[in-house]
Amino acid sequence: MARKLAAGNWKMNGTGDSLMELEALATGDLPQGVEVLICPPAPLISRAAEIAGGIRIGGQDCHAEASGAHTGDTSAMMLKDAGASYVILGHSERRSDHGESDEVVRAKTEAAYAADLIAVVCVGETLEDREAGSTLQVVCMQLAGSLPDSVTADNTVVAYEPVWAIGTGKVPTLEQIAEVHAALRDALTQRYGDAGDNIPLLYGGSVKPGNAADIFATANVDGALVGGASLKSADFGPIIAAL
Ligand code: G2H
Repeated sequence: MARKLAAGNWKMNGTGDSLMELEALATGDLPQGVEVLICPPAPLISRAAEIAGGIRIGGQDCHAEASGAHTGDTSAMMLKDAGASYVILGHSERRSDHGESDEVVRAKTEAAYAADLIAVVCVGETLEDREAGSTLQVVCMQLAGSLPDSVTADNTVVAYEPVWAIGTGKVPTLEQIAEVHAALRDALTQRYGDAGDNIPLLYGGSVKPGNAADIFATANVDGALVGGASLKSADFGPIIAAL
């Protein structure tokens, strides 16, 4: 069975003062058997790692190359050196704001592995995809194109984030989540065998304390990638506890 993971994606939110929210979680009671991850903005990673205790710290993106003339970018090795052990890749905001294709996400995923980071690879359909009835086809194509052959259950997490549910307060039905997660699990198992069975599959998109328990009770949901509700420990704490 895949390990359980509650991941917080702070996106472009927070300054040094926000680390007190991480500190509150790190010094509170964390449930056994659940891995907790916070991905703050890059400038906060090393300070976050110093106070994280049992909480893992991650980046929100990395460059596909190890170093070079790429102004403003951060390599996987730099994230690792700053104290990260995970990196989110292919988030829909990266795919739409920065034109990241599946090929780019796959190259970044390989860079993450080379730096000994666990990749949280995101896939998800737009509202147009869903209305056209092509959700499963779209997410499975993204998955196939974004993951390298060297995936293991230890180096990869997959997050299903329907684009139309991100930051909107709209959440798919539990049946819709179950349908996509079953298709992703099937695709992972077909390609990677036993490893595919054990890759954590997260749901992301408007997860809140009030809907987390139902989402976590859904088949093939091993945790969540949480944006807005991960910014405050008073919200993220109950979500972690629900897992
Ligand atoms: C989806 C999610 C975090 P939110 O992007 O990755 O954000 O929970 O704010 O919808």
